[in-house]
Amino acid sequence: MKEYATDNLRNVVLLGHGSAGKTSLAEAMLFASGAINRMGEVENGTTVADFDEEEINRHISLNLALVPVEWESCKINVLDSPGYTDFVGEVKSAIRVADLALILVDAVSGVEVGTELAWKFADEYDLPRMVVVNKMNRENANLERVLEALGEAFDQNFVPVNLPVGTEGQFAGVADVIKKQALMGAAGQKADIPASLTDQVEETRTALVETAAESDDELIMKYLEGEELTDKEIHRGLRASVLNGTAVPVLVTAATAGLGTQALLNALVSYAPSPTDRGPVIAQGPAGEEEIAPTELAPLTALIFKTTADPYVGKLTYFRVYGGLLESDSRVYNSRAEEEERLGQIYVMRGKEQMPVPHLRAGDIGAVAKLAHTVTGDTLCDKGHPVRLPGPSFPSSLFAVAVHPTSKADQAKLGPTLTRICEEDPTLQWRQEASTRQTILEGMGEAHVDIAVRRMENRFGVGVTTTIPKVPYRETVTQTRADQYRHKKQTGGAGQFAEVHMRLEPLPRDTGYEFEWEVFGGAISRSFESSIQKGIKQVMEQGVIAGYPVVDVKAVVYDGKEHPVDSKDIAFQIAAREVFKKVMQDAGPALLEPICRATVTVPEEYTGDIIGDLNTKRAQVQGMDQQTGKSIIKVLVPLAEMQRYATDLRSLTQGRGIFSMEIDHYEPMPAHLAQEIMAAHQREKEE
Ligand SMILES: Nc1nc2c(ncn2[C@@H]2O[C@H](COP(=O)(O)OP(=O)(O)OP(=O)(O)O)[C@@H](O)[C@H]2O)c(=O)[nH]1
Ligand SMILES: [Mg+2]
Repeated sequence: MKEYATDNLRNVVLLGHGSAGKTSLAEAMLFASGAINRMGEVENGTTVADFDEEEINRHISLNLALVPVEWESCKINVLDSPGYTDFVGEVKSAIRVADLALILVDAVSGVEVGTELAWKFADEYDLPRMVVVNKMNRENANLERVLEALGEAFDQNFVPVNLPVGTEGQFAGVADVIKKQALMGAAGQKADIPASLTDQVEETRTALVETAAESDDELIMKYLEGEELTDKEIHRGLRASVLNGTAVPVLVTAATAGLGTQALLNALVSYAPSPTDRGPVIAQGPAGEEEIAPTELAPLTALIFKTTADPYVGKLTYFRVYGGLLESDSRVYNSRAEEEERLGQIYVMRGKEQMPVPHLRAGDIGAVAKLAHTVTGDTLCDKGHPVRLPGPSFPSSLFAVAVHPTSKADQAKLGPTLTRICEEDPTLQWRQEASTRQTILEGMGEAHVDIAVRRMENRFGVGVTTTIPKVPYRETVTQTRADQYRHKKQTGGAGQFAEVHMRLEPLPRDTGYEFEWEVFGGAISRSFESSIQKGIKQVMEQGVIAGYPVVDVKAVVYDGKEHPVDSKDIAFQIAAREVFKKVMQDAGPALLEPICRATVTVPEEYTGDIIGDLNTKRAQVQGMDQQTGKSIIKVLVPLAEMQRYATDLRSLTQGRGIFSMEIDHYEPMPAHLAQEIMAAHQREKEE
């Protein structure tokens, strides 16, 4: 692939609701530019961007993919992102390194949940944006209606730069409003504007020229004096308005038919900011914050925004260069790991295809294989001038499963494989939950975790099944009780003897465990205290009534007996364990359950349904706020009721609600529910 100067680069992320046509549009752009000579289709898994096995099976995008499109003098690095909200991590990664958000809207459905989310994400990074109204060839496609919906949903100045020539089945090309020229068919054949459209083109052009003029003092003077702006001046003005967010150009396409693609590519070259336009970024340098300019002369600064792990290809690290020049076969420095990395060949990626290049300039995006110390979010730089850029920000997980290996061999590979898939996807985490002795995998939703599990199976050959995780309950006592236990074993061989008298007392929440030695007159030698403590610790970890750890209890040993020969460590451990169990059963044992602090944000009209549903989940509403059409509901709610909330909320709000949640404290469970858990534990033990 040809080399491109920073000014001739465009980093464009495709965002939008699921199925808006992002992947098809990326394919159409590649085709229009001549990079591929056949258009692939999402439906039969032949597109450049959806190359992953699971993407091919499911006909949806799951990962971000890079699709560089060469057009005129520019290289447009198109970042195709998934629309399904479970894969938001990939979207966040792609947005982090883009200079423009190209937001796709379905010409029939208009503004959808995914459109709103895309807008919000672009806001977070202050990203200039353009809108593509795609699927103009579908029945009921309607540009006016979509523009109206956009205007209602977002406070922005939307300016159409192309108009459709014909709609629905008759959609045949687009009219370039500035040049007053039509581009017809998949080849973008130049033609005159049809007479039926000339008035509309004039009208649209007037609005557009006004917007363009407003961005520039010189242009506005000229405009106010009634002088005609040249096409070049209009371009310049509009380009400035896109960069500073005062205008959002709107284009129309039918991706699968290849219509409108050339006009879109022209618009990206003309209006999308280059890395130079976007200007320097702020990095943490050796002497505090510093500006990294998008030039070759700046200190080398490359941000890692994605990592993939493949058992055959190995690890692939995706980066964007912000400053300097990144060269193949060079040494760089990882400022977080504080380690040197040897770069091998660097590549420009096109879907899964790796195209070797000698170097990449400031502003460009590429990949490199087999780095040793580098993960997503790291910065590569010069050892002599270490700098760090902030990585992509990822949301915390919302959905967890317990994973169980299907065989002994799978057991051995489980940990390392989980580590690898989590390294690849920062919105996945795994851990061992000590209190339930389960391996937990957490992600953004059911589909996300499902696909991760499928990947473990297909790519790494590790078979696992999943279940809803056990809630990490805790056991405690509610009353003070005392009792004794004698352990005696005198059949054959060396005998065992120990007697322990113990009292258990409830402690305040979150105190944990206390121990006291109240034995007088040497009834038990002090040397057995540690044996007794060991026995208590064991039983507290294993639990007494339901198999969960015992907490907030004080154990007092106040008397006992020992035997000059048969009393030994193991005997006292056993006696301590047994007396603890006995006393605990008697001391009003109770189960504590984790209570989460959750925040649910939904469009106002769903407030009633959400509160109703939360009430069935034993939630206590702590507060409610209204904010631009959204309700923010804060609740305390038992974790046991919320383990599938990601799925529940999606179906209650058609995917328009979001929530976050973390464990806040533990509380005693209602007795009837505790009974059920104890009974289930009993059944499990008997099996
Ligand atoms: N009629 C028509 N169908 C289209 C057009 N663009 C895409 N499609 C179809 O819409 C479906 C979704 O297209 P994709 O390109 O996968 O959409 P996407 O936005 O990448 O979807 P996700 O990545 O899953 O969010 C596919 O069946 C496409 O064939 C279009 O312009 N016209
Ligand atoms: Mg897609």
